[in-house]
Amino acid sequence: MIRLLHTADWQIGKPFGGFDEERRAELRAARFASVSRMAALAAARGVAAVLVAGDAFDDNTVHDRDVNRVLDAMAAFSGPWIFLPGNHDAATTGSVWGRMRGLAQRRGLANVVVADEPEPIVTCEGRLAVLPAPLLRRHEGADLTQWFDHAETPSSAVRVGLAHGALENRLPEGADAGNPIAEARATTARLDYLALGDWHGFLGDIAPKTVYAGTPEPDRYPANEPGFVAIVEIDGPGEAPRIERVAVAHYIWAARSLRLDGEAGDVETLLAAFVEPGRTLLRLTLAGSLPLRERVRLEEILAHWRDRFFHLDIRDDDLFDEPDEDDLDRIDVSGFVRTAIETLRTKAADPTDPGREAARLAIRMAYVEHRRLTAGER
Ligand SMILES: [Mn+2]
Repeated sequence: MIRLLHTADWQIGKPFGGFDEERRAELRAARFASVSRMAALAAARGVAAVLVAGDAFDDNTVHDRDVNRVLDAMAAFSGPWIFLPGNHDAATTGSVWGRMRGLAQRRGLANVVVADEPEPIVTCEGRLAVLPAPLLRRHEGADLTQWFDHAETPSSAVRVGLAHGALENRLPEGADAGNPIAEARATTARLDYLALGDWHGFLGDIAPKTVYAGTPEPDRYPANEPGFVAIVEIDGPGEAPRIERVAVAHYIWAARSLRLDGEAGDVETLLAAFVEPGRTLLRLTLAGSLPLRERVRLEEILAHWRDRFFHLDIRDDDLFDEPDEDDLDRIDVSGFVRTAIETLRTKAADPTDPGREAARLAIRMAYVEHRRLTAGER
């Protein structure tokens, strides 16, 4: 029996440009930490080899310091790590792979294998034959796994394909169709397992003996299921693989949407339901309408949770203020100010009024300012 750890899409060096400096540094660091956890898992499970199915690096210009940090993070597993160049880290002239090899050599790490040639790699005392389909440039029109069909490997070795791209006709609508891989490749090439990368969610049964491991550490608000690796057991050549999905992610990226109808309390309920807000990144899309006092309450709720979540991304373009009588009564003014506010309210309620948005903003400002002033008086 041979046991493997299959992962992909580490995207080491991803800049996380949309975040502030502190969070950016933490998100970048999390990707090295995930490599450490995978190395510990590989050692604990006694795997024969780790397969990295492309895009270990986010870009070929990744700094040597980051390459060294990856090599540091790999330390707990001393068996072979087989790296496939993907589209982000294609094996072009001057790619990261020459430096990776050089640094591994310099550090005396003989277990780093860069699979940048389309030829079988026989390892683990001849028990494992890996057929890699390295990307030599970012986008490839041809199916680079075609040679697997006719590749000769020792009959005693388990036969495993390693590729990066889009499995034809199997990925959800809208997936990147670049770098095609025939959907029946595992069958036509008599593979015992086909380890794929590029799709960031775990897809365990996408085709016979074919798996996308997904990224071990999520890097965006998901439409799929990132945060896992595959531990694969194969009893011998021709035997069906046993595939286990193991969670390794630290950060939880979640997307939710909520429709509010006059009341902000549901937002508190939704946010309070997250078990570990400190390591959660939440994109929350709010729609509907709120009277001003509930809008103010919403801001108070968000201010509290903003400091408890790792990151809170609020989308409220479709959430509108709807001042009601009660709101206006709380702005206890009379005379011309009251008349002015009534005028603004009429404008704010009229979808055809070009000054609608400005009127809404003015009312909210008047409300908040009035609230602040009266609070100061007490
Ligand atoms: Mn990719």
